[in-house]
Amino acid sequence: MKISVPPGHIRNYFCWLLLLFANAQNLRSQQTADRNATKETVALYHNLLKYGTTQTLIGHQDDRAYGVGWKRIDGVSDVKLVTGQYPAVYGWDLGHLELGNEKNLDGVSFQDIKKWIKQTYWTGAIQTISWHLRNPMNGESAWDTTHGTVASILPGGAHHDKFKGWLDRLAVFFNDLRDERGKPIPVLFRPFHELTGNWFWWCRNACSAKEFVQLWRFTFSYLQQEKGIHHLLWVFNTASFSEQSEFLERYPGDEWVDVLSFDRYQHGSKPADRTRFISEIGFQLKELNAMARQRKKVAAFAETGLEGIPDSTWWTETLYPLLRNQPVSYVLLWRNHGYMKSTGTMHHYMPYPGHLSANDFKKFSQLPNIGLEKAVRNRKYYQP
Ligand code: BMA
Repeated sequence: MKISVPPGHIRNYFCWLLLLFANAQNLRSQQTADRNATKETVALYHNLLKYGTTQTLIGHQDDRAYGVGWKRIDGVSDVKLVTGQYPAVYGWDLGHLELGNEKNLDGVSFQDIKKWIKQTYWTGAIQTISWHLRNPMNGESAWDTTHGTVASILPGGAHHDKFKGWLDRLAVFFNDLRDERGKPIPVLFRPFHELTGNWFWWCRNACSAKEFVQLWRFTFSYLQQEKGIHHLLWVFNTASFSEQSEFLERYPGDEWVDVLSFDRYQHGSKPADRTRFISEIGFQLKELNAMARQRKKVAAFAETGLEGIPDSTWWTETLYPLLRNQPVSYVLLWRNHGYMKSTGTMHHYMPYPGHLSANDFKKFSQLPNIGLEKAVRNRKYYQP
């Protein structure tokens, strides 16, 4: 049978193909900050760019390590118990690795973290790592904001060698992250997070913009050039911000960063708290996406949540509309610690079976443009 296609249609079809091709080429020509990044790391970056404008992956901190009422049980995850699927993104923290300890600041063993990263990477999941490292100047916690710490660890500073020793330990950990064929597992590394806050020693109140940028660039170069680490995507992460210039004030530059992100929690669950969160996050996601588009970077909402989630429809009525209007590559919900003595609160950000927002989270997990485990299956994000 002969099919005749009117010439106009052919032209349209051709233009459309050309556009698709140009778009794909444009994305492909974007480079990772590390020009020697491994093939899988580059693929992850391109796929986060490509899918991140339409689909938001859901992540959870320490998801396999523990949940509300359980700890360290193989295969268990609060997200899976509630939705039937594991998250797409796993968040881990390396605080206290710098001390040579076996466990991180929240009591999770680094051996276990490595094991879970390997297991979940095998299914296609994405890994992101933060580092609540101690204050290298005085050994206090990450929350010690003694001025001068950053200056003291930069080249020429009194604690520079000590800091390099800490980076050496970090490099050993990253080097151990390998798949079954011995290839390095890509990681979204989010060092010196919430840098525009006032609570960590690397924050805005404790060092100058110049010092922060030097710290970032030194860490970036040292891990690549001295340690040969080439499987990191570099996540720049601020706290809440009120305008682009504030977000970018301490930005180390496009050649040093792959992902733009911020952290912001909802505090309180009264209608006014919710309204405030929606309006502030709506604005920040919009600005973040604009900056990321302009700089050809991946956009992410690197930490969020409502502690204890005392709002039965928070997922579908607060978080979902925000992500539907302004999708980002992923959103990470913080850890499910359970009851916390020091604060007297239920410290968890994902529901667990029987929790009042569990049904709503399950509904949320099935909505269009929201991705859990199934969205990353077959290592989809690691394929060129
Ligand atoms: C905070 C809390 C702390 C924890 C820290 C690092 O938000 O969850 O309990 O020690 O993160 O994970």
